[in-house]
Amino acid sequence: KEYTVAILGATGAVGTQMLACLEEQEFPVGKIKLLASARSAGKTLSFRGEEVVIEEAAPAAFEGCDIVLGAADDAIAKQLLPAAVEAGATVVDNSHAFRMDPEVPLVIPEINADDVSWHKGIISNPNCATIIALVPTWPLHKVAGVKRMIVSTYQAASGAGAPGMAELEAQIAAMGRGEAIPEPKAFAAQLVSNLIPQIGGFDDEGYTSEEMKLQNEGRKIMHLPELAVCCTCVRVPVLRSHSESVTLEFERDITLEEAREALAGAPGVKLVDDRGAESAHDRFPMPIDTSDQDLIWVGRLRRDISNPEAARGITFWCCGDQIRKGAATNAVQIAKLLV
Ligand code: 11C
Repeated sequence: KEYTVAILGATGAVGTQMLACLEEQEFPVGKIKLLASARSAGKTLSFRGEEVVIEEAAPAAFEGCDIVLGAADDAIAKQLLPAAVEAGATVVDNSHAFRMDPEVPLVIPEINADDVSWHKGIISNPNCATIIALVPTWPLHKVAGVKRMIVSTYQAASGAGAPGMAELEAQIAAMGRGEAIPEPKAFAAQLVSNLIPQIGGFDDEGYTSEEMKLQNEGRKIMHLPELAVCCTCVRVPVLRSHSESVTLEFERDITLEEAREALAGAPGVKLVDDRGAESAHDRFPMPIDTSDQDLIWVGRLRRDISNPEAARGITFWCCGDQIRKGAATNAVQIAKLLV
């Protein structure tokens, strides 16, 4: 069977990557519909060597669609995607709009593919920082039962979409020419030569919305309602790969050898962890190496020496492409579970 697939928000960083992922993952697309704002309507994007004309996103555009991939912001997702479900399509949405709705599965295929079975028309794609932390956490959880996560993120400009990447590139270029840095628009402050420890709005406790997504989404995806997470999210001057420092506390003992073995065999994970005497070169994941590929690279695996129960704490570093596995690749993998 071939499917009529629409991408809502087809011209953005995630939308264009979804189109590429459909082609790369050989998704059985019969017809593709590209939906975007009126500003982009009439322009074209290439799919399997043919130019496809972009249509203005509107409820009537979902007529005849089997699958809709959502790459628009929360407001547009809320406004338009219910019409796609009414038109008979199944939606895989990358926005935050439906993620915590109890009627909507929130899925990372390496972790909870089975949750797709109870969807009622919409399946949500998790936040990028959640996906990148949880893909390697899950195989360790299966060994020893994770109960607490302490995470610091180093999030790329691509998290703010194509305008975020363009802003960082313009700032790098201006700095290289010795010119004044253009006024930031996508971010709250200059990003080049800087770090911004705020992604999203603050809550009463002083955590940002981005920081709370890891706990809220992580509990739902891993079916761990008691999971405790303390997260700090930081925007860094990197183009498109997020990096994260992850410290896990487990219910049961886990050796480093068990952790290494679990990660080495885990789907979606690449273990890159050679150091000192074990290797001619120290090797660890870096965002420059994990851009434009689909795996989460994990390294710097070691014991959490601050944990009084020494056998129950593991800490690691991981990097993954925010636009691919953090968004488009994961969404297309979910869609493949539907066909
Ligand atoms: C960022 N994680 O890096 C955000 C972007 O909930 O899907 C994606 C926000 C979301 O800025």
